[in-house]
Amino acid sequence: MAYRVRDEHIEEHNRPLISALDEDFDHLGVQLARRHVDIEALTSTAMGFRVSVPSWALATGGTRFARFDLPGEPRTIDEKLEDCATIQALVRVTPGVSVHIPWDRPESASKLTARAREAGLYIDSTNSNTFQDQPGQTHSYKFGSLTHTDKSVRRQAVEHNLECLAIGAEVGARSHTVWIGDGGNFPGQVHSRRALERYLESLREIYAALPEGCRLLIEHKLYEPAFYSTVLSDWGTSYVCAQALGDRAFSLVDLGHHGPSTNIEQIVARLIQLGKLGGFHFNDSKYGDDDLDAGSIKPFQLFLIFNELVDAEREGVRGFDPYYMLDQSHAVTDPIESLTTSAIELVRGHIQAHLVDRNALACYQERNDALMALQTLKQAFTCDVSPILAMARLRAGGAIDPVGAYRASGHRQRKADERPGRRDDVQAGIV
Ligand code: AFD
Ligand code: MN
Ligand code: MN
Repeated sequence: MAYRVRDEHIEEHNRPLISALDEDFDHLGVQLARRHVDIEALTSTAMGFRVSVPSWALATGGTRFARFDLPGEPRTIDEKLEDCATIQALVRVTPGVSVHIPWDRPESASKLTARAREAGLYIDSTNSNTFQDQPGQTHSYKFGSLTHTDKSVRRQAVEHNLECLAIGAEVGARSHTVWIGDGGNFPGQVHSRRALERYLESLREIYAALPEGCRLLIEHKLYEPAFYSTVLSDWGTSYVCAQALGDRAFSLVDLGHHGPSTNIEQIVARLIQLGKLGGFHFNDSKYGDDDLDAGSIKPFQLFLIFNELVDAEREGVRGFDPYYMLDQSHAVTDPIESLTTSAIELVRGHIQAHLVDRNALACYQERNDALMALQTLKQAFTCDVSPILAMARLRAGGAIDPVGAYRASGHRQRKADERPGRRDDVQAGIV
């Protein structure tokens, strides 16, 4: 049986940390009670948070310049599941796994479901890949896939998505995400309207094959790999397409897929209002689709996004049920550590957003008191909710100090022994 961080190890690592956590938690409880906030309710909310881990983020990511190996990287979907099980053991909010086909194409879907279940996980989402050519593939995606000018290339790309849906149906995935690299590098290369027409035509066929209980999530991206224009460039185009496709098609917001100064929280609010916010790929960025760890660059933006989400949740906006997933690429850190801390940053944003005094905020908004409206948000954002997050993990069987527990376990070294050799074949997110 392959090694993974065990509950007993976590318990042992937690033991000396419990009394300080109790003190911090009690102290924060008193502070929050003064604001009429119940710390116990917030702790339950933190325990109920869920975000799925992308299988492709478990191996070291690269750039178009290089990829630097890390010992013990997972090579197969089974090995990726082992690492996901370790992340889940530490944080207890990541039982779902998002898989990429063909990188994770299982020998048998039922075996994959069973493996996931054994590891205390489930396959949450499938992702298609028509942005790369695979060995032996008949047609190339060099000039596009679902929107290619050649019908036979589009056919191949549609068929690939149908295969993903079939796998998804067998493993019980709740969503299928389509991101394409289609677009142009030069003005004039692509006919804007025709390309979008072809996109919709292809997507209609995929949408029609959606299994019961599965949503189609379409992911827009401003640029890259196409550097002049992309076919599904922005949330407006994505919204129009989701609307044209039907009730089970939604927009997916990847935080890195916008221009650097875009107001993403406002996009989130718009999509909620229009009933088309299907889910997220959480990550962070400074310049472009940097795929850095969630909350590492713009934590206030992350909080403001959660502020919109919690506002909609509290208000009971009809049909509001976005799926949360991470989509990151780890070039210089241990992916397990990055995904672990990123999951925690999402719970942090979520809990901080629950701290916003919404009645007060509404009053300040009505009175046009800009200063106090911001102060109301800042009061929530600047509250250190770490003891709530740690207590939620402890109560769920996770680690008070997840990275500390992980490092003390020697997991990476054990994986290096179990999975020897250079990983030329590792398939990880590179874009
Ligand atoms: C891309 C997109 C998309 C895709 C992934 C692959 O964000 O989600 O599945 O990276 O690595 O940039
Ligand atoms: Mn993404
Ligand atoms: Mn991306």
